[in-house]
Amino acid sequence: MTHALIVIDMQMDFCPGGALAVTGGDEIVEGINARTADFGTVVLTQDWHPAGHSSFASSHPGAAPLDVIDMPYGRQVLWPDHCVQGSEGARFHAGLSIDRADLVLRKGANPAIDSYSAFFENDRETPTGLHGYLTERGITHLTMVGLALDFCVNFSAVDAARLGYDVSVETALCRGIDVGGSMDAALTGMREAGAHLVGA
Ligand code: VGL
Ligand code: ZN
Repeated sequence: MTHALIVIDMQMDFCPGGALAVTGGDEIVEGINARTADFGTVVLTQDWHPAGHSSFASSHPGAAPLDVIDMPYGRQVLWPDHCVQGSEGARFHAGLSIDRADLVLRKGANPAIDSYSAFFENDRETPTGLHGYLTERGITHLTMVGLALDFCVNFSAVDAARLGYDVSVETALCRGIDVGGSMDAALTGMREAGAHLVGA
């Protein structure tokens, strides 16, 4: 019971037809559902932004999606409006087995800071509380799957490795966005942080 499955952002907006669609995002739903049976703890994360969030290009006059700007906490890719709290796009993919989840962790609610990682906001220091939850339950090993491999899975895996978890990322159960070389950078960064890339 020391292993948890962390399912990252399997939401409508990241699947084909969504506001920030990741190619093939819906192809991994069944595989993720099947994998939940193998873990004592299943955590789902849910990107959950207020309208007008600072990560949205629409909040920055003259900016377009995928532009990169400097924020007080570092560089930030600007995105189309997505995963707005309570919207259809913020819901989990209809085929995802959410009944099996022990915890649904919402992130990205702070209007001023994006939050890719399941553990910290993008300032890399404001905690989401997930580390406390997992630690209290005696969990030491994490397997990560979901969307997007080069953003939220990547940041979550790197933070988890830094926090001392044994982290595996099952790349066959992830899909990525790949903007400006983000996929190669993410794979390298995860490996350097000590995460195990399974199936890559
Ligand atoms: C994500 C971009 C913006 C993700 C979330 O889930 O990878 N990417 N918000
Ligand atoms: Zn987001």
